[in-house]
Amino acid sequence: MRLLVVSTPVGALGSGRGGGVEITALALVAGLLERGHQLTVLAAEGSTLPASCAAAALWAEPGVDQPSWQHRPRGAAVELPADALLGHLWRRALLRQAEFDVILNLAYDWLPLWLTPHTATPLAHLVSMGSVADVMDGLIAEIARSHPRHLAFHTAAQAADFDLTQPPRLVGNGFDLSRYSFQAEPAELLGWAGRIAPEKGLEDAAAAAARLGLPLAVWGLQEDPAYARRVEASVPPGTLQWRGFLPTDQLQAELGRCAVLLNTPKWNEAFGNVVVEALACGVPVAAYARGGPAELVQEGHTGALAAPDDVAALVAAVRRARGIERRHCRAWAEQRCSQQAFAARIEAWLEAMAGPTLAHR
Ligand code: HBI
Repeated sequence: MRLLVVSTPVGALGSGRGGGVEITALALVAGLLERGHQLTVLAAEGSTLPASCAAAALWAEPGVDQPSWQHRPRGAAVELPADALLGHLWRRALLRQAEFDVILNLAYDWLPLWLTPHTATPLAHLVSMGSVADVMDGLIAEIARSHPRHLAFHTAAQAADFDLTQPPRLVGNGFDLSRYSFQAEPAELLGWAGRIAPEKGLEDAAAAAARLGLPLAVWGLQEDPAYARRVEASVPPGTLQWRGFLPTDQLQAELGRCAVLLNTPKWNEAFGNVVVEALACGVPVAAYARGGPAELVQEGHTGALAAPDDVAALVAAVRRARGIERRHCRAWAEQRCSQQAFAARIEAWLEAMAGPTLAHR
């Protein structure tokens, strides 16, 4: 297929501001290139692609980032800033659509979803979050009725947030596992990674680490400094080790030394990339049984699950996770989350969606 992948209008690829969707985009592009498809990536100016995606064309657009849906009230209206990057991206996509067999949208935004019935080239959407806004819920429900094959989700828990009339297409996620090294011997250290913001629940991981008397290394973008300070103040000094937002190569080297990764989502995490990144390094995961992570962590095999928001249960889950055979974690990631396995699922979805039109192009 000749595929146009349209990225998120929240931050350039490689900036870390796009959150999990950046990892998804790069694994998807690299994996589909390996399968012989022709890829063009349409993203914000300043975006960069790693060597694994070098064979893809990169189209860059200027403009002002969309406000992130994560930090808007549920009832918020759709906002388009002046000189919106979103407008630039979709003007270019519509203008050049005839050169492609499929357009794949990765943005969690109103405009691309609304365009689905109005493009000549089939337009597919990999939905990157659970329910965060009424206006998006409504539009996803509408497109799920008019164009059910055009939507895919990472996990069943995420898809369950939406009013769908048919069983959802689930594609999981994908990672370039060659960038993650298995580490057999852990240090006396716990880990937590993610955007440092309230919906990620760092305070619970900090409380659990304090009760276990183990330090907690924290990696991630400090999106909410006041929140970070509140968490720091909630545990004895020295409990938290703030490691910052690191590029994947450095993150995995440090993450791999942890005895257990704690994952404490307060929202319906659509997938939980950091869970797979830890497993890829051989680090078992103690997670709240909520959202995507609850589908990723295999109790007793790759980690342990705790009742959501129950710190005592999380402490018990960390203790169970420390007994896990670390090689099973890496093996599970290879079997389910490699970019090869992910790209095969994406290809199956897109060919099922566009198959008839692909045939006679
Ligand atoms: N907000 N408006 C908007 N558009 C996106 O594509 C978007 C977002 N917030 C977060 C986000 N994407 C990504 O971090 C997802 O991977 C969660």
